[in-house]
Amino acid sequence: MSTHFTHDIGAQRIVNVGAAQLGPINRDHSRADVVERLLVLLRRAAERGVDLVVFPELALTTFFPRWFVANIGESDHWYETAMPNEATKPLFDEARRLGIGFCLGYAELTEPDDRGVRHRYNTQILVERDGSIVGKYRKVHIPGHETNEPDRPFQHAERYYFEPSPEGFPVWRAFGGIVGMMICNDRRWPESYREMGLQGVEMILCGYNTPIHYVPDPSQDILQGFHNSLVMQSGAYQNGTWVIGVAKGGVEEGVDSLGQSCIVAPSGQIVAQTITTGDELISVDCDLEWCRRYKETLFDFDRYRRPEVYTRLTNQRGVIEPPRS
Ligand code: CDT
Repeated sequence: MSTHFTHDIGAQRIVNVGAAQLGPINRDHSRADVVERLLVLLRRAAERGVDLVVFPELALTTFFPRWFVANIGESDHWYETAMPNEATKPLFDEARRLGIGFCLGYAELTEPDDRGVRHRYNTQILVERDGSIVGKYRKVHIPGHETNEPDRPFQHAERYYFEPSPEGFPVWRAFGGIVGMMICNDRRWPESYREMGLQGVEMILCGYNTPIHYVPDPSQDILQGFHNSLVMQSGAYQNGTWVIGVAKGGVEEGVDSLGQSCIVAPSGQIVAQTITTGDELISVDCDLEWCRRYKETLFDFDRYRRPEVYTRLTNQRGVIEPPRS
């Protein structure tokens, strides 16, 4: 089902967006197997008149940071060294043929830089309807841990496998609007949304892999769905932007992960949400003009923000409590 939402104030700028949730990808599934699944969702989206399909974080492989390998070079096979490549070319070709854009998350291993260093990033690209890559975003907030923690039921060693991006949160003019990206843990940080909000973002695309069991504090397990919608709804509302959150859900290699992919309007309302934890497409006609209702009223940044008193936001990382007298 495709849903059309409008704010009803005259001119509209509609982008039909599909959130293409994936179910589990096991470690022995090939890139070709996965790309076949992406193609099924892409074609389903095209039948519904979707302009832009959003796939999850690390959409080409299993969530490999759940395993630790002592020699990181042994993990190179999880990373893409070029995009498109042989495995993903059918996706780019079919998207171009259908005239549909997409957003895809994957692990990236770069070419050597001028110091000969190859970098590992958790990356997401934005591909326009002509098959050209218009934007590349690399994850800024890397969660989890750096070293092996053998007492855990599963690892979340993203901080071992990925460098945090130094590039921040750019936005791009694409799909008739201003589009930004973020990846999974980024959605929990208000700074991610505000950095893009200050560039006029109208649609933020976010893929995620969120295990239900949070090892450092299991009391949060039951709240995973609540926190997921809490952060994306507030980020959308406070910046007057659409937010598209897309999961890789279900039980993957024994680890249960959140589904609940959703499309959030600039009002903060969830206008579509998946009902399974498997491969599932939801889509909405998103009116980018709706953003103006919030950007030009309550969240008229230029009129109401007070950056001169927000100095800690960029000068300080951790908490500094007041001295005890
Ligand atoms: N992939 C990712 O960033 N997942 C984190 C899990 C919590 S930290 C172990 C998330 O924020 O959903």
